Amino acid sequence: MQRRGQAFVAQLSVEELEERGRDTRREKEREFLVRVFKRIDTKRDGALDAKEVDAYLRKLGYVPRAGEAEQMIWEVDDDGDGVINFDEFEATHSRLVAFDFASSKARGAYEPRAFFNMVEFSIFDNDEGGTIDASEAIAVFHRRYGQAGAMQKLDALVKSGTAGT
Ligand SMILES: [Ca+2]
Ligand SMILES: [Ca+2]
Repeated sequence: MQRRGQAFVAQLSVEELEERGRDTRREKEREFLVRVFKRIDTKRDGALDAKEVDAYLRKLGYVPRAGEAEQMIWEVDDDGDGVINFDEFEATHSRLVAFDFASSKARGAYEPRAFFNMVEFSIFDNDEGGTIDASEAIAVFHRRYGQAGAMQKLDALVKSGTAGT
């Protein structure tokens, strides 16, 4: 009885370790998402409106076209109230992190890239310097995919970069 119990524990602990690793990474990712959300939500009302997104893009050094911020919000505004709450923010992000862009391109699937790209940039740009350096990129991949996954992702990124996409 006891021996079986121990074997069971040992078996579980391997899976549990992996699961905990994933949970920790997910938890960290969420912390960064909260941080980015707060950075954009300058009025501190818990939702991102077009003016805030517009101002944030300019802060990043990007000059949006008229209506571009509204368009970005519309793409991810699941409940249609014209602003992005944190649930929508997080849902969009996790959907797109898991999304396989390469194969979706072939299928012609549509995904809200503009908003995602802005959030991704902000997560990567940890020091808020408006640029992303290699150590910031590596830190994000590590947190998100673990050691082995990070190397794969970086490899794919370098390849897609040299392919000129
Ligand atoms: Ca706001
Ligand atoms: Ca909304």
